Amino acid sequence: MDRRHAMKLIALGAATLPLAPQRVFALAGAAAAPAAAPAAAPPAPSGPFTLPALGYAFDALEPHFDAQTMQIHHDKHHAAYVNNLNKAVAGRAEVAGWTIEQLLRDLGKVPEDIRTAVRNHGGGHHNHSLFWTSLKKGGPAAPTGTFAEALAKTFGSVEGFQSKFDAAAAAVFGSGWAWLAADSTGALKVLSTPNQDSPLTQGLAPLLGLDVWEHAYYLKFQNRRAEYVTAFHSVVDWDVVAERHAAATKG
Ligand code: MN3
Repeated sequence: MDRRHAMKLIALGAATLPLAPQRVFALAGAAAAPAAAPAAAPPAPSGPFTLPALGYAFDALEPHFDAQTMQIHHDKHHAAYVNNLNKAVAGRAEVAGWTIEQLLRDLGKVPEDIRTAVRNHGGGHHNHSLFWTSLKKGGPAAPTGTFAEALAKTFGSVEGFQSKFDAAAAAVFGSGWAWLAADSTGALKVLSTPNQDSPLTQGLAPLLGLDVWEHAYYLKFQNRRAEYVTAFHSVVDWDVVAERHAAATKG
């Protein structure tokens, strides 16, 4: 081995050493997370809110959504919202025992000094919890039953809904979400919200949301948000969306 080659190997070794423990941790997390109970999820400070388990493997939605993004998005981003929400409400009797839905629906009644934190981190917790449970590879390609009728009545067709939803996702400037939501009569609406704002705060029931923060798609799609939105339509679990609509309509 010549000297130049040897120096190159030393440099490579030095560069990869600090990464090694992280890789081991990431692989261990990937193997453990799908079967883990919420209590075994990534360490969280004590508090009323916990990071829900993803419920499926990080690679379950491949090739549409990549495993690395799913892992970082769930284990790091969502976990941070939960941790920061717990910090915001710690020791606050005014909101003790409130569910995440109550906090977002009655945001105006949350003490002013923690309202922005609850809006951002509580919204982040609830939005992501909805997001993971809206996704399934190989689910129904389109809605069926009474929900399909409601969708067709409002948007003309599934394609009509998709084009309106995609336009909402494309139009989000900066970070935010595109939504299909229902009012208390069950009437459907496509909207977008900035940051982590929840449709609950507008008196709407969120049925299906798409995270269009760059952290949700940049590793795989870089700046190609439209491709990410198209991939999303391949992994929507329409049965779950229909169940949410039925629950919203009942009140
Ligand atoms: Mn996100």
